[in-house]
Parts: sequence; C-alpha cells; structure tokens
Amino acid sequence: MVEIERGILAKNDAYAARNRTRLNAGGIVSLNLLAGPGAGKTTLLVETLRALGGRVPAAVIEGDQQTANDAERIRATGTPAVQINTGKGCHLDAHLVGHALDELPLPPGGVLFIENVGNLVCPAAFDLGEDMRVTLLSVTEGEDKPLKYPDIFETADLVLLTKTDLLPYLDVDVDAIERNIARINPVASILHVCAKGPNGLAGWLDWLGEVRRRRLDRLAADSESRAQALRAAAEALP
Ligand SMILES: Nc1nc2c(ncn2[C@@H]2O[C@H](COP(=O)(O)OP(=O)(O)OP(=O)(O)O)[C@@H](O)[C@H]2O)c(=O)[nH]1
Ligand SMILES: [Mg+2]
Repeated sequence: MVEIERGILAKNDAYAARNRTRLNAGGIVSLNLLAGPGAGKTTLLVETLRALGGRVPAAVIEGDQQTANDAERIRATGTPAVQINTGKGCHLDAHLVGHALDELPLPPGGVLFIENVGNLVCPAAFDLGEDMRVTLLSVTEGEDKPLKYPDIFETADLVLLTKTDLLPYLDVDVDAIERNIARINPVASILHVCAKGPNGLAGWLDWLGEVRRRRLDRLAADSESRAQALRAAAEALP
C-alpha cells in the first residue's frame, strides 16, 4: 500500500516538474488554492478577477468532482477557465493540470489560478507545479481545523481567513485560529479577507501584486543570465 502511494506521488512529482518548467518558460505566475468545500475559493477568484479588471492577464483551472458551475462563474468575468471533473477523485493532480494547460494560452506575465477540489485533506499531497500555495479557511469552520488537518496548512505559503464579515455573528476566537495555524506553519503569512464588501480583498491584492512582481523579476533575471551565457558561448567561437 505504502509502495503504491509512493509510486503515485513520484509519478505526480514528475508531471509537476514538467508543469513548473513549462510555466516558468512561459513567464506565468501560478497559485494553487486549497480549502474545504464552500470556504469561498471561487467567490474570492471572481472578485479578484473583477478587481484586476483585465489589467493582468489571467486564467483559471477549476477542480471539482462534478459540475462546470465554477468555471462558468469564472468565465462570466471574461477570464478563460477550464473545468476539470475528478469524478471519484478528491484532488487535482499534475497530469490533469498539464492537460488543462494545453487549453489555456496565457501570455508572459500572466497569472494562473488553480482552484483545487474542495477538500481539507487530499489536495495537500499533490504538487501541481505551482509557484505558491494559498490555503483558505473560513471563519465559520472552527478554531481547531489547522490542528485536525495539518497538511494543508503546513504546505501553505499564505493562509486566507475568509468571510470575516460574518465575525460579528459568530462565537469564534480568531486569535486561536491564527495561533493554531502558526503552530503548524510558523512561516506562512495570514491575511483576513471578505469577498462581500468594499476593500475586503485589499491585503490579498497587495500580496498578489508583490508575489507577481518578485516572481517575474526572478524569471526575467534567469532569462538575462541565460542570454548572457549564450552570448558568451557565441563569442568563444573562432
Ligand atoms: N458572508 C460571506 N459569504 C461568502 C464570502 N465568500 C464566499 N461566501 C459564500 O460562501 C458560499 C461558498 O462560496 P464558494 O466561493 O462557492 O466556495 P468554494 O470554496 O469555491 O466552494 P467549492 O468550490 O464548492 O469547494 C457562497 O454562498 C458564497 O456566497 C464572504 O466573504 N462572506
Ligand atoms: Mg468553488
């Protein structure tokens, strides 16, 4: 059993490496969004794409067991989206994402959002070739979730606490949620977001802008050093 699982993950890692090489070569910044069902992933993406207003090229891969509902919600913003249905599967894998990439041409500098299947367990084990992982947890889910489902928090670069507009109506200890996230992952950034009111996404949009800038600078620097190496090699010819 353990051997089979290792084999599956090794195969996935090989496909993920291929996706990563392809995305880097294309100058694409990619984010994998992970969360339990209904935490607010698609709503966040829809409002983010509206806020970006077409100034940043973007595309979305949607993962769900069934239906094309989420891809349709994304397309309504004018953003291209591919829906993957995993059937009995409880997570996206790098092979599926590779096929979806074939259908989503994105210009250099574009952002690819991958909304994983709503599940707090399975998606954590599967690298898709993304640059960054963003885990969402809504404030309605309870303080103990980071401790009960540690993997999805342990691998996150950023944790978004969603639906903060509901806090006045809930008996929830936000500091305890943040402490529990920090116990599992002391280096992840934590931001509060609300997709239902003005300015509720400001911190997230700033984070996104900064990550994109840093990533694209890095990719540009890599291209420059490669170009320099090629020029030096050309000069070395008699
Ligand atoms: N009050 C409030 N409700 C929200 C917020 N974000 C999302 N919701 C609601 O939460 C419900 C689920 O939102 P979705 O965006 O579909 O959640 P999801 O994580 O994409 O769900 P799955 O793809 O099915 O896993 C919807 O009824 C949204 O309107 C928020 O910031 N505040
Ligand atoms: Mg969704």
